[in-house]
Amino acid sequence: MPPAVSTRVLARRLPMPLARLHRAGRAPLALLLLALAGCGTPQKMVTVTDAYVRLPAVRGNPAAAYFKIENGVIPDRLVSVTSPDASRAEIHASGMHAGMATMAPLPGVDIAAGATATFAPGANHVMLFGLPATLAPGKPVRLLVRFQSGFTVATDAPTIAAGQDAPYGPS
Ligand SMILES: [Cu+2]
Repeated sequence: MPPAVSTRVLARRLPMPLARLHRAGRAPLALLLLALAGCGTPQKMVTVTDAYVRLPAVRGNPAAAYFKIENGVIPDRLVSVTSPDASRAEIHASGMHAGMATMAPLPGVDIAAGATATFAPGANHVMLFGLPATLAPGKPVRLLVRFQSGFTVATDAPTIAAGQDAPYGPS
């Protein structure tokens, strides 16, 4: 029988890993939750659903990507969206200025635990620059949605023509 070890002794023996875990903040917690999720508890990680891309009416103009982010149990932040199919992608906010529709780049979007962030026409969206000119409606575009927690969610977004109805949510 090994001698009983009091919790105080344990705490003294493990000061470094605990201190490191504390200082590093969110990422280790995410990993811990990921590990727990693998042990039979329900998975509550961030998901990206209902993604689609509306192609521009004029060839060469940027396309717009829309999707829904449902966050898991950790407050997180969308930090970037990229696509191997596009030369560049930007997160944009839509607004109105003097009766004109405007848009401006967003550095990121905070998403509270359990919250849903909807990227839709007239609201936040992602602009895709430099998609191939030959890209026809119906062909998917891959989106890589990155979060501050370290997660990257890949999703294949179907494309629709400029005038086509949105497959999900508001047009
Ligand atoms: Cu835009």
